[in-house]
Amino acid sequence: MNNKLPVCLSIAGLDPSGGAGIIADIKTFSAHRCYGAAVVTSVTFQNTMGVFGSESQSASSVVQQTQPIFDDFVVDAMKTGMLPTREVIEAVAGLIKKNKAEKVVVDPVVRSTSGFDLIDDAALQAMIELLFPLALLVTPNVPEANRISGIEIRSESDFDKVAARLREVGARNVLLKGGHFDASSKDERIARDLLYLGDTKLVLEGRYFETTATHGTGCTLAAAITANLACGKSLETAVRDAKTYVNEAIRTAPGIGKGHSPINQLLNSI
Ligand code: PXL
Repeated sequence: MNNKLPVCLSIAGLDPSGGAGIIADIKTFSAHRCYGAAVVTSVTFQNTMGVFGSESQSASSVVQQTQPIFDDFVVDAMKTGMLPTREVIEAVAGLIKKNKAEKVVVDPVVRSTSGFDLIDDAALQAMIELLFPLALLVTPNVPEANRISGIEIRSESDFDKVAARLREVGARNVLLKGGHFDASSKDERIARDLLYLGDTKLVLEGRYFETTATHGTGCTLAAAITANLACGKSLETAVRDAKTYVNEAIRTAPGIGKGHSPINQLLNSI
């Protein structure tokens, strides 16, 4: 009998309310029949109504949490989420190189839905310089892409400029998540994401949900892509299947909490 589960590692923040960060990632890995491991970079204080603060882990803590995992497991794919400081980002870049991790999804978490800045400017620069070149895929949403590229996205043609800029600074493949953007796609009830695989651009259309149940969608999408990669899917299939999964998780969101409800990572059918 082959009991082997693909192993996924998340290096990200802790949202104790369970909707985002490493708890969302672990639920997502589990729903994809992957074995999940997680390293905490920052403890945030939050619920579905907002983020009230956070305490970062030191770079040394992140290294001491992560290296034993690489020493023990074959990590099939990994993702990064909230990386609060330059020191933590340097440590994570060092760990990726030392352990020759290849299937690395970088979710460039910058700000919470409620407007709380999750990393500072020095950390953002370090993420671009040190982490983007090590990523198989970078997954910014529109506000993140604006802040990272310095280009304000006003029309869909700006997406190409942003992707070109991100590739100039070392990102090989970019998933630009259009969900935050654009009245026209809302009218059509379509959420359009653009996947740039090197020079090739793919337009991925999914259903747009007029809903406040969006807490943790970015983390969940990146985690689902990671799990799909760990299962051996191509990058394009990993992204397409992850989008379908997140759509279903939003559609069946449990409606928990007084603010932005978490989504249903476990799905009802799994
Ligand atoms: O969705 C961005 C995000 C990522 N990671 C953690 C968070 C948040 C948003 O609040 O708390 C830990």
